[in-house]
Amino acid sequence: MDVQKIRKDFPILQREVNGQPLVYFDNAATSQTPVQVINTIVDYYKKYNANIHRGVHSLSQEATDAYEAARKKIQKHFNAAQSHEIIFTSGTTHSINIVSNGYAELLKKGDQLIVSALEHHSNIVPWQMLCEKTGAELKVIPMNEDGVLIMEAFEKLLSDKTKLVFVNHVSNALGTVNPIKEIIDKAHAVGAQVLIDGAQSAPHIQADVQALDADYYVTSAHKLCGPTGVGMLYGKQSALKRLPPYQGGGEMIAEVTFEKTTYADLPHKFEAGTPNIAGGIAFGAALDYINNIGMDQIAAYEEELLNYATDLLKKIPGLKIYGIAPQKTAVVSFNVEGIHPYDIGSILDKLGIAVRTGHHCAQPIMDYYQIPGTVRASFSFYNTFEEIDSMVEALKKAIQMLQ
Ligand code: C6P
Repeated sequence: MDVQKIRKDFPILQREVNGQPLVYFDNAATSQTPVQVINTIVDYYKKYNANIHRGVHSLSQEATDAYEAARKKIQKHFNAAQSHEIIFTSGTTHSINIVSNGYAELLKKGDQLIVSALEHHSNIVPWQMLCEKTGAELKVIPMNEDGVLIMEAFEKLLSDKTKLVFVNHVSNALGTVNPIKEIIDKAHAVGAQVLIDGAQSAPHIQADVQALDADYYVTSAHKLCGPTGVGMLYGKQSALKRLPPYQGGGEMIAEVTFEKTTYADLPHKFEAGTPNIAGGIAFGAALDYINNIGMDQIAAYEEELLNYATDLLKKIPGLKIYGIAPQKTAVVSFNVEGIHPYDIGSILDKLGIAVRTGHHCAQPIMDYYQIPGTVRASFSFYNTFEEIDSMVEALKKAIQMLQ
């Protein structure tokens, strides 16, 4: 992998922040966008901006063809059996809400749902709202000090009352890779369905939804070098057919009269209104970009970055890394004794280094460790070992100033 050549594709990586070269280590929040994806968006607005699935005119047909071609790219990338099992959404949060909302009609009081202790709020709150509506109960797979799920406890939670299990493939706050195949198989053994939140795994680990046998898999394009405001919900055809539509409106109908409306087939049943057309097309372009580099190469290089950063950070006195699972993506979450993570983040920013500080929308994890938050550095395939050196040097300066 020629990282220096790859970096030239990302115009933003050439800029300075506070007079210093930008070191962008907030990739878990959103990844940067290569010029190939930016040009896809510009091309759409310059050359064939039109609404899709509606017009007989040429522009509309070009836009529809490009949008549907992107759906097929997403299908191929995640190995869905059929392209109508890919629903375009505004992102992971929207995708989860489509499923949780639909389950309101499928659950009854006493049914149980299982979530993990390692979830982002987007994969907790919609289900709590669902439980309030339906009287279903939410059970939690606990974690241990290393940031690993306790699978024996998961097995004990499973019963014929379990209707749905929802876990992330990778924890955004700690980088832990969860054993999702095992979770899916065990949940299926009691007849429950499983939703995998792939927001943090899709950029780093190739997911094959058929091999996993996931009922639902969701992710956002902006974590994958694509634009914000677009993502996807994969659902097995049988699962999506059971779910009622999420929103009513144009595009999701077969026929409307004032007496009765019938709904469109998949995927349109879940795609009411004019979507983010340029975003959908650019999502496809982002997958092309990533696949040109190769998911395996990306994963191997990012693992080297993770190991390099972990080894250097461990040498800093008073620094504690949270989340030391044997299988992790390139995320290091840490605190330095006696210093608030926000203060470290602010000084790093002054030195041109972008990290995220705070609870990372995963407050239950912070509660487990009894901390207000962490400093999180998350790496991508366009980052370098030299940038990690810069972060470590900057961190040492910050510690000197703050201690
Ligand atoms: N995590 C982070 O800095 P949206 O915002 O819908 O694209 O993604 C939500 C989401 C859901 N699940 C996981 C595991 C996530 O990491 C995220 C987004 C970002 O960690 C922003 S809070």
